[in-house]
Amino acid sequence: MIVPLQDPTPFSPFPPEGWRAALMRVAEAGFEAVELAVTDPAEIDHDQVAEALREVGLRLSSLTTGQAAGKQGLSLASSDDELRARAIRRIQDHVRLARPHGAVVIVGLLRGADGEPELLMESLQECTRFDPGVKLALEPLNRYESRLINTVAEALEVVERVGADNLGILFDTFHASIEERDFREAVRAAGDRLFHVHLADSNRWVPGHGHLPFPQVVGALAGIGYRGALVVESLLKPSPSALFEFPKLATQVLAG
Ligand code: LER
Ligand code: MN
Repeated sequence: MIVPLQDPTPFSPFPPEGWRAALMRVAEAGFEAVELAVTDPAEIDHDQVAEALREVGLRLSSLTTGQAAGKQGLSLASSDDELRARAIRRIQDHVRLARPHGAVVIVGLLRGADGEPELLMESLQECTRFDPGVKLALEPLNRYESRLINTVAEALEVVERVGADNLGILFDTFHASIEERDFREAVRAAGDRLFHVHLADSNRWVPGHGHLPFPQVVGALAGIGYRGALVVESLLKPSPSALFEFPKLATQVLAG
């Protein structure tokens, strides 16, 4: 589940100002880990975040970074040097926040909806070099959100060209349902480069309320020995309560 710390997101029922109480509710619902949506890590108290997570017993699986694209126009593929440099520094700030938790830093919309693939490559090289001990997960996004990297195969090409061990892939079932030929094929292709997973159904509703074959996806994840987190990144549909009920139904929805 996702908790925003600074700006609201359509993927979370929580307002940013209530983030501490939100963590408690996430833990009470039965989730083991949480993804934090952080626009600018330099503006938050890292120790306070660590302490709040400890208090409720949640692991920090991941940081999502895309709000800095939507709100501030930052982009790792921008031909505007200033915006690109700020996007790189922003990822580095996320890496600092992620490090003590072993959390994955997501490169989703911060790569830009459009832009220069070569510049993106250079930016990723710089981001991965900053701290090789922190994993960055490049997320294939569907064609309506970005022109850059829509499939696992395209993401793998970038990962290979960047050539850093700490760059891998985020597999989001919603984007995959639009762009991939076959879930199993895509997961197998990602293999040990799969660093993170987002779950949402075909309509981007809570898993189990659309028509994606989750047992097929989970079978493929087991097949490659995936040990990372499964984070629900869905709209609050059919209702916010469906999101809170997910941990209780997870086995049924995911294993079939
Ligand atoms: C981010 O993880 C994502 O999946 C994007 O579609 C958010 O808009
Ligand atoms: Mn996603």
